Amino acid sequence: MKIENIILYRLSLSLKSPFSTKYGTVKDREFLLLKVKDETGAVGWGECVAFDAPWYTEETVDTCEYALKHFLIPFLKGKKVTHPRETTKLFSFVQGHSMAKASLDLALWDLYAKKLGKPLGKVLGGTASKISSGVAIGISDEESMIQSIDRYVKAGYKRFKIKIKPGHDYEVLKKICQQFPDLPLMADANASYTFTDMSLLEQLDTLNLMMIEQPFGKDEFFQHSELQKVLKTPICLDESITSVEKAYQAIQFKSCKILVVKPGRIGGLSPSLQIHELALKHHFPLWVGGMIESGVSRAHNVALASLPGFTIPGDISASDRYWRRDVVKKGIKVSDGHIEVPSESGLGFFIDEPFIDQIATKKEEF
Ligand code: OSB
Ligand code: MG
Repeated sequence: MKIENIILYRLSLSLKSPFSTKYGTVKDREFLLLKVKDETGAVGWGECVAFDAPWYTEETVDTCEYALKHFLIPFLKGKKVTHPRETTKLFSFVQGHSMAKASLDLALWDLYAKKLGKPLGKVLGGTASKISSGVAIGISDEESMIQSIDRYVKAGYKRFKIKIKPGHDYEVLKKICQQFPDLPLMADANASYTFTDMSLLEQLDTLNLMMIEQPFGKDEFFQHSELQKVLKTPICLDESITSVEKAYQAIQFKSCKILVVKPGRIGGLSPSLQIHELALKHHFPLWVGGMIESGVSRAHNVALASLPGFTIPGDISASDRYWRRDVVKKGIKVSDGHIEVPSESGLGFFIDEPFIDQIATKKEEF
């Protein structure tokens, strides 16, 4: 594939209702979309999932746009790419900027699958025809959280992730457990605890949660392994898993028992496939994490989640979890707690280009 043309869109979607974590509240979701075209006119789409401020990762929409416009896009334009697996090596002349790199990696995978005339899931090695869908519940008052859970239970969701932070943890989770005794429930701490919170974490251990996601800071592999020795609840790492190397570190240090893979955050599907291979080898279960993303990134996530190592329902909810109207036509649907893995070529969801053109605040062609 010779990359002849790249279009960068910048756009924003308003969430149906704000989503809060210990970092703050997201009301409007700004993001980038990349449309990559080769010499035959075939196109691939990728999304850049960085946020407008550096609360969750160092990268932001602005830093990604900068890295893409000044380094990654000019480098890729005119290049011949034989296989999208090459992106990690190809983009290694830029340090970091994994989310910017991911957006092009994702577009190249879509393009490659479309050229083969095969669904992206199959091209990645996926075997499932449908995936189980999970949902994340933001921090809010107890009453509203219970109401949302109730709504998503009725919609059939298969896993419920509750955001927690100090002062908003054990009591809320206990109430949820009492209200919904058989719920597949987990908690995401978003790195908000330290080793001095041991007694609280041991209290959470009595709730029989599926897992506790990222209790400590992203670099605390040692502290997580000490904690995992004490807890019977599996620890699952999210923020810590920024690359294949970090996933290997988490496995070898026994810092957790489960790994989250977020293609849009770690450099794309190419490193995600390497983590998948590693996890299969070491018998570590995986799930695909969410970034409050549009249907483009969601479609890549669905394809990845169809691989055999993804044995736990991830954060892949329906488009209507967050959006009134998604940038993919018809949106991504959850039915009876499942999302069908498309059988059409590439992403398998149709991009709503007129809608993107209508709402884009920026469209630049390279
Ligand atoms: O920590 O998993 C996280 C959203 C934004 C940034 C980080 C996280 C999240 C979520 C929501 O938990 C996942 C989703 O529904 O997309
Ligand atoms: Mg998380």
